[in-house]
Amino acid sequence: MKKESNVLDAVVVGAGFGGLYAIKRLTDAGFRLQAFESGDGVGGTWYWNRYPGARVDLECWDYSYSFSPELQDEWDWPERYPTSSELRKYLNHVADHFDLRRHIQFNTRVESAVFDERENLWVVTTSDGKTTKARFFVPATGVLSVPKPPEIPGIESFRGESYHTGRWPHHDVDFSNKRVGVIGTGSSGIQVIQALAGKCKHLSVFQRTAVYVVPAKNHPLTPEMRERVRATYAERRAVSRLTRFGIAVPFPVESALDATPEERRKKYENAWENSQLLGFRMCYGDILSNEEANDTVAEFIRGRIRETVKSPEIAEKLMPRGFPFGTKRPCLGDTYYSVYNRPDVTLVDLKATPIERIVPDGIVTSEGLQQLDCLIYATGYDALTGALTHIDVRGIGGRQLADKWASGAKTYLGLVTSGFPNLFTVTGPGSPGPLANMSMSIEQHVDWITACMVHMRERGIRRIDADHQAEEGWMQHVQDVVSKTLYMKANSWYIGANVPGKAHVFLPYLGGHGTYRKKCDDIAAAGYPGFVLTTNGEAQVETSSETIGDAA
Ligand code: N01
Repeated sequence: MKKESNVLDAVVVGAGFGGLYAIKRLTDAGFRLQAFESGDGVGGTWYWNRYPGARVDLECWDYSYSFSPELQDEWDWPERYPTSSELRKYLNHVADHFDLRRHIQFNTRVESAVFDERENLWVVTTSDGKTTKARFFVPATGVLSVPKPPEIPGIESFRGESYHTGRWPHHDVDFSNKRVGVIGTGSSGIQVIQALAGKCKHLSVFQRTAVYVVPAKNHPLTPEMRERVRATYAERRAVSRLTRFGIAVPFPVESALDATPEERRKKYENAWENSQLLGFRMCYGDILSNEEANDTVAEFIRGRIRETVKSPEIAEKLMPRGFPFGTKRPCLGDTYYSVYNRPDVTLVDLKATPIERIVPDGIVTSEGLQQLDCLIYATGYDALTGALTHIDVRGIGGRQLADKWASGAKTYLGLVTSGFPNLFTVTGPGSPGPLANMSMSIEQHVDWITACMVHMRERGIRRIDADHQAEEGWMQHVQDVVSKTLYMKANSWYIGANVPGKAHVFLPYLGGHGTYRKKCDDIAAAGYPGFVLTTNGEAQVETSSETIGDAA
């Protein structure tokens, strides 16, 4: 690709797992780029999520980069599930080790990105008032990076301290002697609740939907444990690349309904005792696709809640009902249910007593005022699309991405959205992203994007877009796959149900990481059917719908 002095090859957005790896791979491939990061350091999700108890829910040997055996060998994870600060340490080490910081401009937000159709380049405007021109726009902005505050009247009137888990301050917050309220019981809320129970004067949990929480069984890693993992890293990663969830455990084929109740009980007890996030989903092949099979897990977990929580009335309120297990992301927690046995923890069931408003002294529910000194919003994110639709991205004809995606995000393969050429979405909607091991999903996408850019450079191709029909075909395939599962039975952030006014469309691709990887590789090997590649204004490759059908 010809290099003009003031036109870079790429602008990368974000310095989390995705952004750092994009910088590494693209610069290794000889591309000139500039990365922008709104925070003042690297870490992405782990830069912003510093709330008490924040840690990843995948084991460290899966949730880490696989591209560098040297990095794998030299890094010592202290615990099975690293904390947010340990993950920041790791990502800072990665940035230093591979000398990535010099490509990143921190404290700089990308405000707009406009495609110049004549020149086939992106004009990116940042919060410092500058513009940067680049052939490719690569937002690695994360799937859960735009916090969603709750739509409760009176939020601004609260006199005490208030924090969103996804925008936690960098200083320590002193909770001792404070009456703390937590709104939200997703993964963030479950972690913060366990961390604060017993560490503040009183904790009130405002629960709208009870979730399934399975034991984390976190533990420190001994040098022997780390050595065992190191010895099998290569094999583990190779297997992970082929599996459904991007971890080294193949997905089972047996049905839960073919097992006897006793066999199931044994399997579920084992999953409970030796759990990891995916443990129950990996017990049988139909947990996520057959409601009767799913009920066997749901009822097992409800039984554990009954056994753990002393008050039957509170236990009943904590029992998840009305959506199948696994269709909202299950949460991890060793002490979650037992915190409700404490006299200084109160569960407020918002289904029975909804929040009416927030007032200077606390929260008013239909039962009256709960006085609070501190409020924590663990109310989630404008997931999957929010980070991109919050940037003023304009493609062909000046069309805004937010406008194109208003009725549901569309992409081809989760990588390119038609009408927005030379824009690659790292773990974008339509890819497995959050439904598989995120770090592996990121590596697979960035590797594919880099190879595609190299392919274009070698052939003098100046523009890549998604063919409209191919995109429609891919998104139909995404919907066809989810329709064979139970996922549509939950109001989750996977379908945008948590954001008022957002289109309800299931966005992640459920076909599995390994299957998806193969589809992406096959499409690249076949010369990118489904994409429109243009050299000097002429469309060079356009695929037939037959090929697109095969691709899906
Ligand atoms: O957000 P969520 P999260 N009034 O959307 C409630 C990843 N993650 O930040 O279910 C009252 O899951 C809402 O209630 P409901 C992980 O992928 C990973 O916890 O809509 N309540 C829900 O309970 C996860 O899935 C890790 O009825 C309101 C909660 O807020 C994703 O991030 C750690 C409300 C939001 O739950 C998001 O998790 C943390 C209102 N107005 C996060 N609005 C780990 O790796 C919302 N809620 C461990």
